[in-house]
Amino acid sequence: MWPCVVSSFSRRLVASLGVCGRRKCCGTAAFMPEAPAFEGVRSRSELRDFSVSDSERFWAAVGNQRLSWISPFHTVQDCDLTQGRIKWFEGGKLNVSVNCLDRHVHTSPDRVALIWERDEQGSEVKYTYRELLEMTCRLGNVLRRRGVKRGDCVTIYMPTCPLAVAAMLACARIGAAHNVVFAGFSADALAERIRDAESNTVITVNQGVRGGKFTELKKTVDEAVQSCPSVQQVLVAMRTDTPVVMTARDVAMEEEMLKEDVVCEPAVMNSEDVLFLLYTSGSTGKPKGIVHTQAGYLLYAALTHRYVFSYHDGDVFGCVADIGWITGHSYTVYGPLANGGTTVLFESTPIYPDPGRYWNTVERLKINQFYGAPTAIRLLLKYGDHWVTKYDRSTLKTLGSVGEPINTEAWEWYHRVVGDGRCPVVDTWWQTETGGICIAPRPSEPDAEIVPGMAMRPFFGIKPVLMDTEGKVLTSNNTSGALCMAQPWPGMARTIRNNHQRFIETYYQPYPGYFFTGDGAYRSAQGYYQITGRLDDVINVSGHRIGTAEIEDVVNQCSAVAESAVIGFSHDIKGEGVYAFVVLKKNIDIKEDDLSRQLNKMVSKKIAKYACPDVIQLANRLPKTRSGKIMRRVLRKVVERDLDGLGDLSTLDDPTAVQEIVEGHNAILRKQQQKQQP
Ligand code: 6R9
Repeated sequence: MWPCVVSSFSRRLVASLGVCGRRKCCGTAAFMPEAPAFEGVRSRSELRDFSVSDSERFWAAVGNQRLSWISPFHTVQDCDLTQGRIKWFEGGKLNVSVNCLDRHVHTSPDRVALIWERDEQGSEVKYTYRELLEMTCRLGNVLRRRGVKRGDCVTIYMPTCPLAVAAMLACARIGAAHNVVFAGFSADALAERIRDAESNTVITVNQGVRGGKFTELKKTVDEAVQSCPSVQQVLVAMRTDTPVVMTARDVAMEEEMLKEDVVCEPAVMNSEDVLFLLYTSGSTGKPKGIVHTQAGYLLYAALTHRYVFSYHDGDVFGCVADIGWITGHSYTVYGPLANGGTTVLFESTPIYPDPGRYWNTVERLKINQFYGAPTAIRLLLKYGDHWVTKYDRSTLKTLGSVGEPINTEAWEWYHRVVGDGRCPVVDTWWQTETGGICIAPRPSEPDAEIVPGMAMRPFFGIKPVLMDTEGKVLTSNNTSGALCMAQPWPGMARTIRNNHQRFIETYYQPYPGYFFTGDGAYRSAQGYYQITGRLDDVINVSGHRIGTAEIEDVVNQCSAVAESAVIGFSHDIKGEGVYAFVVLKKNIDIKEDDLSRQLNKMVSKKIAKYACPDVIQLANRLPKTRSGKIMRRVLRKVVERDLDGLGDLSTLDDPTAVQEIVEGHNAILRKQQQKQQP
């Protein structure tokens, strides 16, 4: 550290001369140890510029430094976006479970790796790195002994719990890929994913427990595997004491694990071997099995976890996403564990046993970074501040948001009430396809501004561009377009399982030479990015393009409104009109005419008159996926009167919500007809 030892006089001199400033160099080195090797990099913004302009050297240094290799890579990247070819760190050999476990067991075996926040409040269980490694090895040995081979794909249908994490890591240990299916999916949805992944082994639990309710996961698996001829065995762990019927195909997982050794030889994997599949919805009905590989994915998850959330050794990281989604993969499991962190496994819901659950958990587990979804924030906001303020949240340092645009009201509440106005709120934009966070307000200079509801700044190595409708790159600021990425990064998806053609058509053909995200974005005068919503959610009113998310943002700012969903509908004169579904806050008494006047006034003021809702339909709730995304596709079909085309509703959180929406819509039609009659 000798370069830092300069007398205060010479330091002042250096500063006053405006030359390099070792002070600055040291600052950058403390921020990122790899930085001193990058020529000309003296500040965080120069570091960011370097990561894009010389991304090869940036990722080479970070890849060497932050992963443990069995043998080093010889080629940093071999990517061609025009062909959808993405390869990183070729020649390198490593094992992901060793990177997440063994190397931390060597330095700090008793550090807590997992805190399982069980559904039953106040009954958390901690697992050290040593314990998690042992659990993983035992399970890895079970899988190996029972014939699971390198390259096989194991389907995991489990709630968020330590054995689920061990199952993911055990697959990585023996070189099998995993396919985690969210434990809320139906038997049909599970079966479709098992078949596409061609799994011979499924891992599940007897029952799930969430929000005080039991779900029969083993029964769902029984039903699913009836139409999955590839499945030879089902490993069943016991989450509750309730016995389940076991057939010849079923294996009592914990009993088998007890028979195994706590040492399990890690498979030597190539950087580009498959780490996991994760199914996600596209614009067509059939889910896409997004493929991620070993080294690049892990490195990107680790680096984003470290820098977006400013995660430091000893911090407790609380990502409340289910492990069945990409957020659970990257920020509950892989990112935190690769960094030797302590990560919370949240099994419950935001309102069980009451709406104080998150903040009770923050107080009890002393959480430093909290990462959640806007839909939950909006829900909690309805219940009032006292559910938050009654708990000690002084450990919180950073608050994160993910999954959908966070409206200004929710952002402000999160910042002001949850974070007491002292924690940066990071609105993180990314996708299953991107592997990790691509745009977020941090990292940046510590005091750099954060604009509410904006993801703002691209991460290291990320080069976003906006495209116009003709496929030309928009170079100016204060402009909107299709969000694409001009440069590859290690975390990006490699293909769609069994359908590379669909991969190319979806992501690489719309804008040749670029990765197309499917989202629209606005770049402000300052060059900050704001996601405006899926491009399929953009509507065109009298020739004006408008993001439904933009309208929702304003509607949600109305003090009577809890939540809303806006869609376009066919309109005789305007082409498309604006149809707003609105959920009011609890105990709000407002006349529909008054609400409509209020909303029109607000939308005209914040956006333009043309964006005002033509129709407002009040609803008790909105149809949502189990990950909390509003299913606008369903709303559009209802409004188009295409009830036969509603499609697969099995991913809905509560299918009865659709019936209410249909009835509400019928009532609106009746009213309109009455008005038209003389
Ligand atoms: C991580 C995750 C991806 C889609 C994405 C976008 C939306 C995610 C967002 C956001 C606005 C954010 N999305 N984060 N929109 N602001 N901060 O959610 O992955 O389930 O694949 O969804 O979610 O539309 O394209 P995934």
